[in-house]
Amino acid sequence: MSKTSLNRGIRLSLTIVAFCVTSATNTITNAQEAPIFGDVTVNHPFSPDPLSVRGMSGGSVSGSKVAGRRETVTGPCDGFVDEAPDHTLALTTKFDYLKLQVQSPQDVTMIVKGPGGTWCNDDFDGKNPGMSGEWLPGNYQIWVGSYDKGQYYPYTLKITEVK
Ligand SMILES: [Ca+2]
Repeated sequence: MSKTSLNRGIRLSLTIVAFCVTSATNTITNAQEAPIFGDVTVNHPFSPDPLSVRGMSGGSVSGSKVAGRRETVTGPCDGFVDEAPDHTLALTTKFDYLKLQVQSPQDVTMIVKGPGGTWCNDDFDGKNPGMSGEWLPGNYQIWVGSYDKGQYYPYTLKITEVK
């Protein structure tokens, strides 16, 4: 490849990256308008996708205490949460792929308890926690924590089947 066409290729890539960042910003703006729901029931397929719910992270209990462990296959049980879960998620069917992702302006964490186990995460995408994969049907409890004690941050939890 000549140097000129290589440069053109790089410039095209940069344009695509800029476009993606713009899209992500729009998504966050829309997500902040999502209603506050504690509990969500999800069928397959569901609409709208992503499903967005809001909340406030943080609490006085350590994440490792609520999770009953310090580490899981999906990440460390860091941060501080309330004793009670922030959300419950009822899956009416098995999902071959489902992604839960939290978006917050600050460093937050996440714990999910449900059929087959407990999963924790801290920094899935930047400082935002999330987890994805196969999910069994049933009821899940979701905690969103603040990494630092005594801090409370607004967040949006997004649930999507889109990879
Ligand atoms: Ca984090």
